[in-house]
Amino acid sequence: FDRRKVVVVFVLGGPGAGKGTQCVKLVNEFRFSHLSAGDLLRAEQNREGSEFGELIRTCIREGNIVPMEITVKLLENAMKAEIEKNNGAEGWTDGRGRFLIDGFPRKMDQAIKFGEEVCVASLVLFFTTTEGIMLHRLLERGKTSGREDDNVESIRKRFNTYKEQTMPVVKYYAELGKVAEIDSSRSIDEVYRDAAQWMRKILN
Ligand code: UP5
Ligand code: MG
Repeated sequence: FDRRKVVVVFVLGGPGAGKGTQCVKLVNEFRFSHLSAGDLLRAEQNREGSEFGELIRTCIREGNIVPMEITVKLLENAMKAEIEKNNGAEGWTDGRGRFLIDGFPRKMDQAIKFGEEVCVASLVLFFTTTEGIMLHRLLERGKTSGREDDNVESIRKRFNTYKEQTMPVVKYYAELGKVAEIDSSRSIDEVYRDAAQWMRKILN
């Protein structure tokens, strides 16, 4: 697809910060497609015949980052499919796409590769809260989510990876003036109000 016609907003924040929850609300109001890197990886892990299934499962359980080639490819394919699906649909201009990319890039190499090979992001929505709150939310969710990484041991590893590998990515975009930091300790609606305001800003 034509990278000049595509708008990308990255959505970052620690495990359980509320990225997915806010993205679902945002795409209700704004005409964006929500692509969660974690969801795409989980789908690929479960796809019959996938050569990466075992590798993805191990990385996710250990809180490690899956090799970037896999994730960037999955995202690129999902973007292509969305653009094709929306072509000609009401309100969409042909060849254009607007994407909320949730939980990506979480390591510097992914950020660089995606910028070079796919496109450059306009904004990073960055949700922050304490580890205590994130842990509590994830353990609550873990009662029903079926996610193999919603247990104390995996959560601790995810926190470490987030601090060591993802925070440098946030810092990199902050230096470019692209980060909108939002306190996600508050209620879902309060957090949403701020997130929606940032979206309006970039759409103007
Ligand atoms: N909740 C949400 N907001 C709330 C609020 N304001 N008040 C009260 N409760 C709130 O929310 C988590 C829970 O909290 C939910 O129950 C929600 O109702 C509640 P959610 O919106 O799901 O949080 P989110 O930030 O999306 O948490 P998630 O667990 O999805 O974050 P992760 O970043 O850990 O998971 P992700 O799926 O992105 O990645 C999983 C793994 O995939 C990674 O650890 C990694 O191994 C791998 N991965 C890669 O290797 N590469 C990638 O590029 C991406 C992922
Ligand atoms: Mg999520």
